[in-house]
Amino acid sequence: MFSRSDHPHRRYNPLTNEWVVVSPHRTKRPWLGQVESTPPDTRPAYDPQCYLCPGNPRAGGVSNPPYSGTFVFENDFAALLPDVPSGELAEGLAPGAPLLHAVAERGICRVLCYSPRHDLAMPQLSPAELRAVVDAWAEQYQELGAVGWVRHVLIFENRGAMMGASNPHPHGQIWGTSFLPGVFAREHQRQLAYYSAHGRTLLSDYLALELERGERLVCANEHFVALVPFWAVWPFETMVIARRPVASIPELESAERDSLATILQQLTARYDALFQVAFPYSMGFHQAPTDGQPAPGWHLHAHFLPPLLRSATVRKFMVGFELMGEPQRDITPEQAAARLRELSLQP
Ligand code: H2U
Ligand code: ZN
Repeated sequence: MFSRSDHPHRRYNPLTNEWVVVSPHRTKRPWLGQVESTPPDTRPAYDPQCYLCPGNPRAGGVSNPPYSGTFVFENDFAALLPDVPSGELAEGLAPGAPLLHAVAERGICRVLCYSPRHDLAMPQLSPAELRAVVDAWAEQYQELGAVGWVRHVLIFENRGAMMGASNPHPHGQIWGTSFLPGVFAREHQRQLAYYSAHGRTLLSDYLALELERGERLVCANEHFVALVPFWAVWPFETMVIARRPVASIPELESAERDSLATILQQLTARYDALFQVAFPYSMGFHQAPTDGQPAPGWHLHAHFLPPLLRSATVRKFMVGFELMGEPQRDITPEQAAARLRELSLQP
């Protein structure tokens, strides 16, 4: 008899149409993980060297204003630019099948400081401070989305040096792009197809199943649920899903925005408590495109993709079979969810 907590298997991700190999039998190996003592975090509230702190100079000579809440600026080293000549290269040896294919694209890249405080992060920000971050996300999505050529807005955060964050000051990024990026485009297509076949959003149906099963839930409130998805690739990967199938953050009512702020605080506090470390991750929101096309079936959610596996320093690497075959995990999503759910948090 197949048991998904004992036997190797693959799990399907209906949002991306991809699979992940799960090897639960390997976690029965003796526990070799060690507990390191990590140096205590002693960041000052203001760092004169930080290019994100209020009043400090940034690259290029501009100085930040003496901001007291959230603060948004155009990335001084933007990966995409708003003004580039349009153009396309498409060359191949068979008609209609270019093998050398390039398309000029435009983008607006911004940085959002969550707080003037250099020493805080999502788990330490107050509900009111995080609510201001949610409102800033809503405003940015609308402002960039209103630019005629911006078809998609991605709001994301890299936390921790392990995830390539350049600075511990609490901040995220916002990229408005003239194209739908690949990962997003797959989720977009899958959600639209599910809705047109079944008349309900894919994530409403998925959430209903998860609420009934319970085994992958991490925490929840009136408007949002945080869970380890059935198809999670990263050991402690989670999704935050809106209970109401809204398509974007601006559609959230005031109470829902407060609930989003609260669940983000609670989830990231659990992450930090797991290995007693400022837990690194990349997180981001998936929302409807801003291309003016109807997007029935779009359901607002966030993905948290953290690299840590067993301790503050033992991370998962995507290598070998995973890079050339498909992703693989040992600890099951159910085990990961139980560990995050059962943490006792200091008030
Ligand atoms: P990350 O920590 O996720 O890398 O984001 C910080 C961004 O800040 C990064 O994209 C930008 C970098 O380009 N930046 C500025 O815009 N101005 C600066 O003075 C330094 C860094
Ligand atoms: Zn700072």
